[in-house]
Amino acid sequence: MSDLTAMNQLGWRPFFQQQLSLEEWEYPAVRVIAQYRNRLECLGEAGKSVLDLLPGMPAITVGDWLLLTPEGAFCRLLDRFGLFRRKAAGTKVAEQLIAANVDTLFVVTSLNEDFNLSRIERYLSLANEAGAEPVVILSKEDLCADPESLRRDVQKLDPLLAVETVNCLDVDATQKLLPWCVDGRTVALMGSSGVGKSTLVNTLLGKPVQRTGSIREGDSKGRHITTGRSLHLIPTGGLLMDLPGIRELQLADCDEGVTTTFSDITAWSAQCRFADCRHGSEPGCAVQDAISRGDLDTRRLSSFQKLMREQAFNSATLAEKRARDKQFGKMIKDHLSDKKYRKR
Ligand SMILES: Nc1nc2c(ncn2[C@@H]2O[C@H](COP(=O)(O)OP(=O)(O)OP(=O)(O)O)[C@@H](O)[C@H]2O)c(=O)[nH]1
Ligand SMILES: [Mg+2]
Ligand SMILES: [Zn+2]
Repeated sequence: MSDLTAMNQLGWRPFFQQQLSLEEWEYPAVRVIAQYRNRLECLGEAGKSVLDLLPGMPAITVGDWLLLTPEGAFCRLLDRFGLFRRKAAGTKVAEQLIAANVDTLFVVTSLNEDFNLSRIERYLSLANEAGAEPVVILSKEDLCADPESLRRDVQKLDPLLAVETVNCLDVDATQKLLPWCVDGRTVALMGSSGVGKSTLVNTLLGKPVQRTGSIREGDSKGRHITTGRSLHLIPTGGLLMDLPGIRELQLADCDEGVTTTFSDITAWSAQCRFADCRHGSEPGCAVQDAISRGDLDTRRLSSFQKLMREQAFNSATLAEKRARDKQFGKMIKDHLSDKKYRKR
């Protein structure tokens, strides 16, 4: 790895370097910058390359670092310092990898019809679980009569949370986001369709690389213009990851993320008289006391309880499926080795 500066700009850091054996120091490492059905687009010291997804390869997603053999074939997937995943939308029982090795999550919500505090808490939980710093971006400030009052509502969720209002089409207005977009740091943009994620990517990039779309008349909903995931180097040295609009973000295996997001509620819970208090009508409930004092609103408590239940339920369903898959895999393996044995 001779050109370390170029690699650092792609997000390479000691965390990945430390995973290499001495021999592997000579192997090329590449970052996955786009994902298609059967192949990955990668970027490394030698420029862009395309890698076919073959059976037997682990689940890989945009943002991952891969080690290649000296011949340029897949060698192995490097450990991630963070991973965004969710339960696949709908009734399908499957886990979906969204993005890997993300430093900062821009949670993009528009200041018109899309604005919803409980949805923001959902994204914050995902970011906190993956160890990424969340930044709430309230877009379309030019279309909102009073952006500041909505900004204050979001700030009330957490006094330390970064919350910015922007017009994604305005270069000057987006400059305030640059501090997060430097030095090989990876920023992913997540949110509903039509909120302006790709528009923001284009403005920060200084050129229109991502297609953007108009929103539907009538319900202000987006049309799901972006369908793939992609990572872009921006002139200030950071990396922006554009993601498709999310219709339904179902959390799974997100206990810690939800607990961190609602640290106020978890702190009060610890003071309830009963250890298994459900914060309903139990006597000595410190959470209900906080509600009576006006320190907590009922919306936030229901949001917390809903996310906790949802992630627990989805984690259990996914764990069951993993166990079934494992059993099935073992059955096939036993069957095959049985056949081999009989052949001999
Ligand atoms: N007035 C105004 N329009 C915006 C702003 N941000 C985005 N738009 C417009 O909103 C529409 C949708 O923007 P996109 O960037 O395609 O939205 P997206 O979040 O990438 O949507 P998906 O790719 O479908 O997830 C486009 O017509 C943009 O021009 C903004 O801050 N102000
Ligand atoms: Mg888009
Ligand atoms: Zn309680």
